[in-house]
Amino acid sequence: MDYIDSVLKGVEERNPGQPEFMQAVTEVLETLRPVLVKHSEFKHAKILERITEPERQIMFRVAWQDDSGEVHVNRGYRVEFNSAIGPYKGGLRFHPSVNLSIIKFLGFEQIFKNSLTTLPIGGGKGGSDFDPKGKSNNEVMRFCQSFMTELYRHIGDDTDVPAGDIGVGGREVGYLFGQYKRITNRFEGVLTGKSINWGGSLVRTEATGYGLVYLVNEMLKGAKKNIDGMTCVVSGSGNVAIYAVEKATQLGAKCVAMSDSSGYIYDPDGIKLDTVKQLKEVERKRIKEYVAVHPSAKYVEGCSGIWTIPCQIALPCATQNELNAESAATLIKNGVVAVAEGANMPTTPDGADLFVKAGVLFGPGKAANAGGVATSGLEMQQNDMRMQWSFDEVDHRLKNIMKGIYTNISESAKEFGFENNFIAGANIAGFLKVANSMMDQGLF
Ligand code: NDP
Ligand code: 2IT
Repeated sequence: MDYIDSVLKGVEERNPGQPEFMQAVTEVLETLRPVLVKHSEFKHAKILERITEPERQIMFRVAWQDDSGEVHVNRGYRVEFNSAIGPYKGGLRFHPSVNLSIIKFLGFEQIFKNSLTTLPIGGGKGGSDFDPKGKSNNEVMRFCQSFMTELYRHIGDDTDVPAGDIGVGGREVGYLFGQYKRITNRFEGVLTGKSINWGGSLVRTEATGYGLVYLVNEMLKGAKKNIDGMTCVVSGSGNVAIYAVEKATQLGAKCVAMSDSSGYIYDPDGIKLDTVKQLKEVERKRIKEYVAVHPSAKYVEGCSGIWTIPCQIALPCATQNELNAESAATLIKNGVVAVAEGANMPTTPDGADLFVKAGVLFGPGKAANAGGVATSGLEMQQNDMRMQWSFDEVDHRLKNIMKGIYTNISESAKEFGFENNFIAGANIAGFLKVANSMMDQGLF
């Protein structure tokens, strides 16, 4: 058994029953072999053993009352994974499937993603098994207030700065911020994704989806291809999916499908995004309703069938492990050119392998969806200066960050013998900055 395998075995033994966390750790460590050969100092300092162990894990009870007065108990999480390059930073996910394994996989990924942004932000993630779906605004508010009543003591603008993720958008960030301010009596940039009226950044809403398409554009340019005229399939219809469709359409692609956890819509003429925004952002309805407005479109129950639609660009933007090897093989057979992960870990490892082996341009989540947290970093900068940049200013910075990420991951891949494998490139580039920073700061 080599060193990497023995570290993986140790992580498995210490974290039984955490499949998503093991999947994320395995995927990163498997690509670090040549790095450890070149940097034996990392082995002596047990960087891998340390980086896979969160600095701090917080779990807490969140009790709240629904509109009828019934009491509910949920579980809250914040995993503060790594602070080598800055305060812990990462989103909060509210979804019934949330458990410690999922929060740890997300927190682990976040370390390397945040490193790739070039901004001074460490890695963390949190959330709850609370389901905001079907809840009234007052119920969501009471839950958020109860959640923050415990969380506030662990976070701060120089300590840990949460943001949104699945089930946490502008509404939830508002309620969370209000409660933080009420308890601490401090108006500070402790959360990102705030409304622009009270400290938010322009472009943060659009950032993950826009950044995703900026990265796809860079990958295509690197392969002497053009996004203009390409057909695109996007899973999900939440924050990331909506703004991925918006930017891809602006750049001349035709997006023909979107989904939610119930099923997908196929509109061969191109998705009318205004309808999706109205249904999802305003009315909080199901994607199925789209066909009532556009009868020429088709709705299909179930999610995975979306990958059978022929396309040149596929953007999984819903959730982890939503694109498996079978779907990957179908996409390849249908001529897919580029796949980029708007969601975190949406492609199963065997699916990702198939894409890389087939020479498909594959942008892994750590790189491809880093535009969201990067713009959160820009929001923190603006809060520190107590100012607000224009939309164009933030968008310009976001674009440059995504270009820089593409250059960094493609050069790192090449340097370590993985040419055109952006999975390895992203893992290695993200890891090196964190590992070197841990070396500089002594044993912690
Ligand atoms: P939203 O809550 O806005 O949207 C989530 C979308 O994914 C919805 O369409 C939802 O459908 C669908 N979805 C969620 N869970 C499942 C599931 N188990 N099976 C099938 N579909 C599902 O979240 P975001 O758009 O913010 O997040 C989407 C992905 O992007 C996540 O993986 C997140 O971690 C990642 N991400 C988000 C960033 C951000 O800035 N928001 C930044 C970087 C990554 P339904 O409504 O039916 O549940
Ligand atoms: O997965 C992610 O990068 C996010 N959900 C965004 C995190 C953030 O702090 O903006």
